[in-house]
Amino acid sequence: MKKKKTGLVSLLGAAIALGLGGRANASSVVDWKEYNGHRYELTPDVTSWTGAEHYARSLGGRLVTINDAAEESWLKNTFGTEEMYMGFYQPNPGENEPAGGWEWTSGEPVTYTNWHRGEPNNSQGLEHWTHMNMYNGGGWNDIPANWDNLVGIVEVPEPTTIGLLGLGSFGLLKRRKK
Ligand SMILES: [Ca+2]
Ligand SMILES: [Ca+2]
Repeated sequence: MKKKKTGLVSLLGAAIALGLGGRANASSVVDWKEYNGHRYELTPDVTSWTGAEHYARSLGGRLVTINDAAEESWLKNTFGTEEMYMGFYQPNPGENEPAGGWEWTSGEPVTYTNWHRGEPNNSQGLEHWTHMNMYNGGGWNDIPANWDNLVGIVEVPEPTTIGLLGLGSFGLLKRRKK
């Protein structure tokens, strides 16, 4: 009995550590954060922008779409102010460079931008993808395809898994009653 209790305590400790650790362990449900009915998490590792977008799609989402200043400040408060990929890109690079032709990979309309001073600059004509928090905490920056040193923020337009599980058991109960 006593042993079991200790086990539970260390399990709780591990869960808390996971929650606080953030990007250290991205495989756990604990890592999902919820905002406005959408869930968010970081890619488990640093990767390329394209790799991060592929990872987001494998979870049924996209790299984050930032619709307004409130969402951006929630992202900073939740995931920190390090540079991280987001889903803003130029699907037809070369059109209206540097500031034109930007879209969200989610297909949502562009309602807000927060470029860092002097950005987007389309450096060397190669920058058609983006990260937020330039120089840790600044605005957005356009980057080339060969970056592979950041994590990305995934946004899935669904409630958290816990919420879905809740809905699932509710459906089951309803069915049982029939
Ligand atoms: Ca560009
Ligand atoms: Ca740039």
